[in-house]
Amino acid sequence: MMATPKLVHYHAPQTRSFAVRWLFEELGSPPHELKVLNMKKGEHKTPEFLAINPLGKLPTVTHDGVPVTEVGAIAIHLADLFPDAQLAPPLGDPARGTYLRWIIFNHGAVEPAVADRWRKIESSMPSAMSYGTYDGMVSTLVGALGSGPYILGERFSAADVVVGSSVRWLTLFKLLPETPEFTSYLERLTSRPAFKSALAKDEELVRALAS
Ligand SMILES: N[C@@H](CCC(=O)N[C@@H](CS)C(=O)NCC(=O)O)C(=O)O
Repeated sequence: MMATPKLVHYHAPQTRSFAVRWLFEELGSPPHELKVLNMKKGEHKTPEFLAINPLGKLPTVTHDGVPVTEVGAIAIHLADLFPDAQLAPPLGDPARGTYLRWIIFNHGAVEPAVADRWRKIESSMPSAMSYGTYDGMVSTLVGALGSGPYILGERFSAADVVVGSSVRWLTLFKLLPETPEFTSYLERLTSRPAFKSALAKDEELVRALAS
């Protein structure tokens, strides 16, 4: 039997780290330590934290002291670690290809396309860009989410936490258009009890850090 993993989640509210907080809720809150870093005080750039994640970025998770960074990698790792929650298709299941595809698409296409758009950089060489064009990325994502209700159809998975978290932030910041597909997908995700619980905890944290 596997020993209980010692998990530490280095977190700051209202960042990409929210996805990991939400995922822990979806997993049924398995034992883990939450270490909140106050970014305004630069606690994510201390030598101690940079030794764990040299980029000084959140989220970061350690599993028995081994760092895992990048929202997608953390989500894949945690969903596999707690298979009873059934948030990841197992190895060999064809749905695992779809699941991995959209988690990686979030990092390899959505994030860079949006970063370029935000900085007003036009994709002058779509064939050499990981995302092609911004419009192509958006229509591909709409296609992935449009049939729903979730990325894997009827089955909610950790891919929805990763992609849904991005779609939520990016539509809020107007970096993704508010298409009917994104809107109804977000309505489904944000009405989930685990999402609401994670959001309430993060809002409480924002208040605590402000006081
Ligand atoms: N590729 C990383 C990006 C993480 C990231 O950029 N996090 C931001 C917060 S949303 C951060 O920690 N920024 C602080 C900094 O870089 O100083 C991931 O997916 O986890």
